Amino acid sequence: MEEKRIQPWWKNAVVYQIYPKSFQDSNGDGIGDIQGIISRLDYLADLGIDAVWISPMYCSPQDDNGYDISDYQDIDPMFGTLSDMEELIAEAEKRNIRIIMDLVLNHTSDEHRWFQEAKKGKDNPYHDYYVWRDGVEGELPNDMKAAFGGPAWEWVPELDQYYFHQFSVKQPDLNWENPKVRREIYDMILWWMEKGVGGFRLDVIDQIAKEPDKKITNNGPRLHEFLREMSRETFQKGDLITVGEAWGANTENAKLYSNPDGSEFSMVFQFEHMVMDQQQGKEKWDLAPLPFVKLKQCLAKWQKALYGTGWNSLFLDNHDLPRIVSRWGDDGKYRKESAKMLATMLHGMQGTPYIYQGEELGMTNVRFDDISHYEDIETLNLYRERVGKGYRPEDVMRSIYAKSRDNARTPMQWNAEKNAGFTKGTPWIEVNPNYTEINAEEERRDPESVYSYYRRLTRLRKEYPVFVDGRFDLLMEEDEQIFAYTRTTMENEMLVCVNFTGKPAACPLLREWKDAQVLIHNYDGNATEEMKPYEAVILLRAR
Ligand code: TEU
Ligand code: CA
Repeated sequence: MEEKRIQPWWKNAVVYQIYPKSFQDSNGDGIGDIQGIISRLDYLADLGIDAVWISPMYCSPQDDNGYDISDYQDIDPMFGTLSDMEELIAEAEKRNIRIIMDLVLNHTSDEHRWFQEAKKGKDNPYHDYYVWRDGVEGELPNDMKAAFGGPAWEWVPELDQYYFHQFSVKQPDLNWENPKVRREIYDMILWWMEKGVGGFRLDVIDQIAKEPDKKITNNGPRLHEFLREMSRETFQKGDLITVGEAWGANTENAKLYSNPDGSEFSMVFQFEHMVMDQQQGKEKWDLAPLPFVKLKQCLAKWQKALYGTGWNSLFLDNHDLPRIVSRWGDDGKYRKESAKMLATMLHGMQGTPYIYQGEELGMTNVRFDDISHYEDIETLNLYRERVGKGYRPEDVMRSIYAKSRDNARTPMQWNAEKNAGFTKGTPWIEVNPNYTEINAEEERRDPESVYSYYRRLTRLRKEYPVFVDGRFDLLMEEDEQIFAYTRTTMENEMLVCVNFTGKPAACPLLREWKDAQVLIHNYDGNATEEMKPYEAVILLRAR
């Protein structure tokens, strides 16, 4: 007899990402907070969510919206208190929802006590918590650049030394070579585990083992040694979901990150499919059309490579990416159809799906007419840098409309009332004016809405094991409009078939599948071989 394999719980989980600043304000200061999240837990339970990843809420000067932490073991007053956090964990648990904390371990804020000490002198016990180098003949140690513009080195005159920062000047890199740093971090993680958190998302984790002297940022030689040590000392002592953010992941090292033996993380969160619509070798702001056939090849490659050997995170949106319906769908005439199509394409694959707040409503990008309405440090630095270099402001704005992180950071659209029901005060960033049409209240009433469609998708995954186990095979590889694949188990075969374009598309495949059971479909009536704009369907049959 075939033995049923016991799967870790997170293999059929759906994760929802909250960007706390923009989710729900409870006290009218215009900033989302923990009590706001608690008040929306029933909404998340209704959507069918198993775990919520919340972007950082620790104490922070907010230079990079919380990704610059000044105290890992306390909550920023702007979001609430530690006891609010404990209440959130308990309230979520009542609804079978686990809370995933965002751990930023590559760097701290320059206002963290460790860095304040580190700056005091070369013999201070905290000095070696960070990465310091002397200048070279009065110049920077080398020409490395920071992700948010400018050099990766900052001079501290009192010490006559430079510290290394891969992100903003206010985000000094931690020195993972120092065992004391690693011990402090592990103790902090254990402290959060004691509080009952359900997992961790690890920010830019592929960058912790940097070696600036060799200009190595990600995938440093000691990376996996550090990760295995951290996992052994912390995560493996609980039943957690852990997800490593790794822009530098490839299918080979992903098998290490997400090794089924649990030696590192549950899964890897990688971006190869999210950087295809930019000019080769340039920055994300240098726009290019999406090479559709390549996108299919890329996703298929990851599906194949990690089958039985690792685990994928499935996502199209997060707080650093533009809204997917505006990016690869159509946020005008076919907004609903294309949002559902993208969800179908994604949720049919093997891995753990992530829904980013508002994605389930088909929320769109925003276009503020002036740069002064933007808040994101990366966007503001880019504007200054490019306009300074002589780019035309309207061209820079075009890049910002397409790719700014603020597209994802406008407030969650709850209802058609003032400020979309996000706050009774003045929101820290403006609400997208389309909230009168696109909002949760409206969509929950409407069985044909994007929300209702997501709600069905999250349930399908629980009902049909083929979503978790099925082997992936790409079909119609060269087709310029259709994205089609099967998922196959011993018993069943499932077909996921979508038209990625706003034009009708021929799909003979659907004739062969005409007697199969329809699991979900974004149009009324049968799916025929003549697919409608952005049509999407999932079919199931016995083998
Ligand atoms: O992002 C990692 C990262 O590399 C991004 O900064 C990326 O380069 C950029 O967003 C592309 O537009 C993580 C967090 O998700 C991000 O919000 C933080 O700003 C960053 O780390 C630093 O902690
Ligand atoms: Ca608030």
